[in-house]
Amino acid sequence: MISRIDLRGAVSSDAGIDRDLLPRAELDVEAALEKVRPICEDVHHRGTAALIDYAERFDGCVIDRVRVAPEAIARALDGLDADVRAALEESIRRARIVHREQRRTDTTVTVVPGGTVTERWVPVERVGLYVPGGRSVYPSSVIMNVVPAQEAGVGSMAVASPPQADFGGLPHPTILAACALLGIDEVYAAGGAQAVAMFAYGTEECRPVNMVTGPGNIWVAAAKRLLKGRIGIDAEAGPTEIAILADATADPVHVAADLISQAEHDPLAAAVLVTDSEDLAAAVEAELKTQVAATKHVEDRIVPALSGRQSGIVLVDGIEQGLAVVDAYGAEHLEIQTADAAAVAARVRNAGAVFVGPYAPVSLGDYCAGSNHVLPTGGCACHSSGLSVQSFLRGIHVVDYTRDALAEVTHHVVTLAEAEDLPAHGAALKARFDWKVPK
Ligand code: HSO
Ligand code: ZN
Repeated sequence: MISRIDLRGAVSSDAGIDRDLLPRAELDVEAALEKVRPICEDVHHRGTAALIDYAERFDGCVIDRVRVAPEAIARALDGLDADVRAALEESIRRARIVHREQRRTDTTVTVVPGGTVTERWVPVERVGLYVPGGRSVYPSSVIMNVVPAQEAGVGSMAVASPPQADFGGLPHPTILAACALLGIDEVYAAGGAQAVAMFAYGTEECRPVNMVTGPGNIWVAAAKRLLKGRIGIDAEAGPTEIAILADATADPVHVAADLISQAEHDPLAAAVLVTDSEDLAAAVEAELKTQVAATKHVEDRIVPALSGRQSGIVLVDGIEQGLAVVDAYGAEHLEIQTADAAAVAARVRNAGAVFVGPYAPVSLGDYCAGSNHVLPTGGCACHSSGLSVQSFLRGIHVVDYTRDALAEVTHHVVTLAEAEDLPAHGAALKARFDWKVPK
């Protein structure tokens, strides 16, 4: 079901790994751009009327308003299963513990006597969070987006999620209930590219936002790419990925279960085992067969995900080479299941999140570790981080110099301005001192 890629002897551990040798899903967001452009334009020009039309066309729902009434949100919370409520509350509590610590404090540096630069951290004013419907109804993702924004001090947050025919044209009730638990009362029944356009341009019902975050399908990713600049975005989330670096000490039952756990998301999800142990590889292959047969979502998601070219078991010469492979791959989630896992984990350079040892499976991070589960996919971990309080803050440099401090550095500024053939830059300083406009 899962293919093998044998890199043993192919590359030395310090020579680097060619990323093209490694399995990876391809997502052609560019091709979707032309399809979403007219939809976004339409929402720009017709606002709510366009959203109501798309709700019927794409979601099969006849609705007469897009903003969800407060009573509907309250009703969803009342109807929430008590165990689910307790689990969501615990997830929120742990996420708050971690994200609260990420808050940055302003710093003031005295560069020279009388000259200071302060870095002031200011939250984004208004954020729109997109929450998918359909196959992936994830209240946990509402938590992972809302908690860092709230801890950053974002003043205004709105949520959009597709209208569901089974729920009278409202977003899924668990999503509404999660919003209620988080204190979000501005929710819209809008999905896909049209929801991103609603946030970016605003409508009669929805004030435009400064930034849109949250996962979504290819249409949502394309709309984010199209409207980026007008709005800030978090990332274009691709299909989920798990990589596991394991040696002969790993338990094949855990390894197989964890690979399946992320394959369960999507037929394009990637599950990659990197190991130096033939025995472990064989045991995991056998375990996968047994465990897959006993789970849900087998034919539609897990089998295509595990057997797709984005997944595989990569055989390496040792953990050194294994580290080079997982760094080249830059997985969204990376588990280290080796002897002395903490020491190996400390050497990882590229991963969205690292899960250390046998008792930190990715599923823990998905829900209740306290860490964030919105993480870079598609190799973006080599330049980007997951969602955090920092994602919702802007650092503003505040420059404050006295007359003396400015006088002291004027000749350097003037010299650099002249070297760049920008004499008016230098003149802006000279004008403050004993200087006359040249005749
Ligand atoms: N593993 C997904 C997040 C998720 N898992 C939501 C369960 N629900 C991407 O990190
Ligand atoms: Zn997951």
